[in-house]
Amino acid sequence: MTKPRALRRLLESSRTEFILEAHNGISARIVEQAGFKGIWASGLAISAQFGVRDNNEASWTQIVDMVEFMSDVTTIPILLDGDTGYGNFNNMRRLVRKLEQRHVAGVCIEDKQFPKTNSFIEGERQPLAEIDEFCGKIKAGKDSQSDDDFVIIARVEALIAGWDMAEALRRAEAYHAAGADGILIHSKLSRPDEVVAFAREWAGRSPVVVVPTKYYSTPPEVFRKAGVSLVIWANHMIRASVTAMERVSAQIQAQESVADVEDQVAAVGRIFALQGADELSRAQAIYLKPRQRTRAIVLAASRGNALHELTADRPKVMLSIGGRPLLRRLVDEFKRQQIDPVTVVAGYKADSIDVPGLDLRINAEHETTGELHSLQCANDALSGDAIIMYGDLLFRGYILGDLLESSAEITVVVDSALGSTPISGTPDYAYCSKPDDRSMFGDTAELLRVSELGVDAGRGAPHGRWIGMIRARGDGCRWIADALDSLRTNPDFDRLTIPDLLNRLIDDGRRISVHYIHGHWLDVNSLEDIDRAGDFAHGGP
Ligand code: SPV
Ligand code: MG
Repeated sequence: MTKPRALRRLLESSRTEFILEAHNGISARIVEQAGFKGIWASGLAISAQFGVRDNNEASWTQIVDMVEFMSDVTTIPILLDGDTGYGNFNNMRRLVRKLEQRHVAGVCIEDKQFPKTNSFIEGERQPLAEIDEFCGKIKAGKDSQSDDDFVIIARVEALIAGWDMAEALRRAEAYHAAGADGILIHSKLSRPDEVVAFAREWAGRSPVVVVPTKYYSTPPEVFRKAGVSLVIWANHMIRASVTAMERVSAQIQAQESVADVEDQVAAVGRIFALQGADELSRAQAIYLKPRQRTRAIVLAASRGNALHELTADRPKVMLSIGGRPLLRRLVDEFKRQQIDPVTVVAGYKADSIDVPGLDLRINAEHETTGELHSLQCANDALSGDAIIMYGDLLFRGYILGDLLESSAEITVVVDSALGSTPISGTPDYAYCSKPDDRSMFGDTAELLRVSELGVDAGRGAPHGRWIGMIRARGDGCRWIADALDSLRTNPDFDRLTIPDLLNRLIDDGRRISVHYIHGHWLDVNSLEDIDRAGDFAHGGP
């Protein structure tokens, strides 16, 4: 059923129906979830939630924008409080068209002059509209609606403005004749006498709508007996939220803490539910390509002996470079590239590692064992799509980003700019199937050997340095796990390094792709490296 049809049903049903105010998307949702069959988009409440007065201070497009949010998140019909129609007949025509486009079911306009004031602020001093002019507005609205069910209610303000019942009836009759689908008779008395008397006189010529803001204590039975079609509870959502917000804000201010209010306010999860977060999760499952999660394994067990007393109480990955520990920098970069989880194999002074969010493993035998033993400690993380790297690396983010683009089972990053990156520690020279031609395209090179020697017998000069970064995906992780397994039988296993593993993979006939880079990284092995790393972290070469 369309929303205009649903509102017309409410208005024309033989029962007295009740609708409740809402003033934005979330309050509209709450009203619907409470079980109401319709929503009053109150001018007072929408103005109030904007923090402005109910005097047409919010523009009509701001009102329509808000009612669009309300309409988008609800399935029950919305009757907009359209004030005076925001202008003359022409403005009314445009309003009706814009409301229909937003699936707003109807509009109520009042016979006052623009700009209006809320009826309960010196109501008797407010000039009423000319009857003919107001009838023209109703006609114009009816003539411009494209859905026959769209509802236009005419609101009679005569009793508010100090006129008598005869004037109210005269106006109602004229508005009815002009095509209004119902009459809202407004009263500021604290008892329902006026609206009940009006309904009796009106005698069912068209549906009667009432707003018991002042005569709120009236039992619903009275409206039923009087034959009222629609009762509007016009402002209770905005008033309820103001009471709650004033109480909670005062308490937080006084206590300088939110601990005690936690149980008095909606859980964040409730807000997500009202926003429809579940629906989005379901849609993501349908429409988003499932992201292959890339994880990271970081080898961070060593002290970094050449750093002397700097590493007396922490491993080298916890040395601060440019104000952040090396490992923190690495984890931040992983976060940026959505690499998760991050498994770190620590050893030396492992308890000084206080970088949050890590999956920490400990190589308890770090003093007597080497890199492969550490990698073995993260064996269960060796699956799917993984980056394996040394924890003492500093690199520009694009290097990791480009590596994530690789589709090979195993890819290693090789710096072809031999000589441009200072060498400290023991460099791992890479011999590849072809040199870096520094083109963006073409066949990728293949890794043939990693060696500590600058010149490998029979191979000539190396093509670069492996920087300590590997990506494994598809079968790659399994190949690595298998190679690790078979190397474990080697009596030297505890001294073996990642280059030994790479060479083993090559010997096993596994293809290892080379991703060439040209500088933009360094590793931290010596005191001089620390200075260089500081410059690098601050954007230096
Ligand atoms: C509104 O809700 O904005 C109304 C109803 O116009 S009342 O404030 O009771 O006049
Ligand atoms: Mg109003």
